[in-house]
Amino acid sequence: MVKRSNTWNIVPDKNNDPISDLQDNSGNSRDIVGNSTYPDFYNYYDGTDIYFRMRVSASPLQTISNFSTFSWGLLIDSNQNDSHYEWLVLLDGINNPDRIRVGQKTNINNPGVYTVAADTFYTITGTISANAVSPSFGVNDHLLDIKISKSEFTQITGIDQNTRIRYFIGSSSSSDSINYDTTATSYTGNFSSFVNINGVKCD
Ligand SMILES: [Ca+2]
Ligand SMILES: [Ca+2]
Ligand SMILES: [Ca+2]
Ligand SMILES: [Ca+2]
Repeated sequence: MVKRSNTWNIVPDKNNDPISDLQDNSGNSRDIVGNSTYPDFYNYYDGTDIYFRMRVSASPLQTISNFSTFSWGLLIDSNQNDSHYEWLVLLDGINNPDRIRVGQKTNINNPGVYTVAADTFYTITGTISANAVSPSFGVNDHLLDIKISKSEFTQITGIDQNTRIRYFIGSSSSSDSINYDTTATSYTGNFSSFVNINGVKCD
């Protein structure tokens, strides 16, 4: 399912630079990497499915068909209030088999930080893959791709092509949250610019 690179949209951060990571520099597959030339995070909607692409510093696969026991994903702000995320989309390599989870954060009285687990989880149809890429930001970097059904995503979240959303990305050692190399140390004030589900800026 590797797509032509020119179909991907680079998700802009609040300063209109490519959304980035904390530069953990551990060099393993939980280390999200990138710069303006080799962005960390891309998004795309082809009319049927929504795609997310994340650049990581090493192969996230333990075998050709089994992701390592970490997770990678993104938080979504869908109500234009960044003190609270509404949705989590996670490639969960910890569960056996690997899966794609959509989590809803409903407890607005306890928004917590990004490491706080979502409250309700849904399964969603999708495809995951990872491929080595060269040239790239560093040695042995891989592109991790998540493809999900847009119709299921809209049914679960209410988010469609007319919704303004913002992203915050991260890797994790949890199946319920992101808690490792992330966009910033806190999500408040650090979501991306507003984009649509195609990853195109829309404010
Ligand atoms: Ca990093
Ligand atoms: Ca690397
Ligand atoms: Ca919110
Ligand atoms: Ca796995």
